[in-house]
Amino acid sequence: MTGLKDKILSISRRTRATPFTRRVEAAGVRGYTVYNHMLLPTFFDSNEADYWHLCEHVQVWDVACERQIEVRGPDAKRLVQLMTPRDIRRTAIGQGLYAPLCDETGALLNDPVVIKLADDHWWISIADSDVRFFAQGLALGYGLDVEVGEADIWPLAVQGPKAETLVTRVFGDAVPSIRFFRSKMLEFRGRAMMVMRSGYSKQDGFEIYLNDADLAEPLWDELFAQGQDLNVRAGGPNLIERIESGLLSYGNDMTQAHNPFECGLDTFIDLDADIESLSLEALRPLKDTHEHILTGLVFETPMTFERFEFEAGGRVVGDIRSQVWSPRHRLHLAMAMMKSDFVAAHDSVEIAGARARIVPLPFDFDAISRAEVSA
Ligand code: THG
Repeated sequence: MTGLKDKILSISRRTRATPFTRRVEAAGVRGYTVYNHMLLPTFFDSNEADYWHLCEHVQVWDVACERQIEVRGPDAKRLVQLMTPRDIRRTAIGQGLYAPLCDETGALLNDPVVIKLADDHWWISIADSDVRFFAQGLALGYGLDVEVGEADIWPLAVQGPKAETLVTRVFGDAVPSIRFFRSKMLEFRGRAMMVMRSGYSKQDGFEIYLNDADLAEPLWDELFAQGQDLNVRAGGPNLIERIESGLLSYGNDMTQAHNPFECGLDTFIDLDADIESLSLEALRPLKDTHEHILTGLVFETPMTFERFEFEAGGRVVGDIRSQVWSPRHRLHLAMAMMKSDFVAAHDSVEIAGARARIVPLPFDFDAISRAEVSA
């Protein structure tokens, strides 16, 4: 992506390992990225082999890097609401909410899952940016009665069509009745921990919020022992699957340079709610006036890009943020931050010698193939 090739990323204590890292290594991990200053496995066999396996079987992912910023105390709810323009008032205990975090200008700071444990106890399950400092600064500036910290919680995701079967074997018959983005406190070796139907794929699955690092290897081993006949393997958030599914990656697809409307996060913003949220006033006028929009691009052939910005009519009209060849759809898919006025006036654009169709996110592959037939 950047011209860097065949380099070793030197790992020291600033790049934190996880309680699962020994098992991840033993499983033959081949790539890591760094996420919240912590190791995140990216692939074990190859992106494509891991992709097909994820879509057909079940995988165990070390996503301990989904750090939980813990907010506790009488003003906990007020602090979480200040950080997000999504209305959190009706959140149930044990419910997760995908909730953008924005500053007072409307800039996107993170796109976490916010989890309510109690009215005065919340977790912010963060993407890759330092939310803890933002929370601490607000608590100090507003004089809030809260404690902000990073909890000793190590999420482990179980993803894929057979995930429900496997997690039920390990955590019991209460598992299938857990609804999407809801959770139950379930026991492993006599220890209760949160099990939520969630995860960074659209293949169904659960996230286990492990709260005792000493149980990390026993839990990993139990999932592999119980999952043998299900063809369980180690995996990680998969580039192909997440782009096909339209799951956004903070720091890749969007950054603090963007507001949530530019990222298509409109449905997670409650502009008319009577809530105390730092960004709402700045966001209201941006809804219909934002300069950029994150869009899908569809190429008919595999692509390699020497640069990611692209031009039309003598100006830069877009920037490819993530891209991958989809072996299922036999299309090259990209997410690009594009000029809104160009997108409104065009349904395709020429990039690197090929024509790309401009489509909304998430990708609608039925619509894309219908358009192909009629073209
Ligand atoms: N799980 C948990 N924490 C996380 C992630 C996760 N923190 C970091 C990162 N992933 C945050 N980003 C996302 C992006 C998308 C979703 C979840 C976290 C997601 N979105 C669904 C969608 O877009 O269709 C559902 C959104 C909704 O309806 O609320 O699942 O994966 N714990």
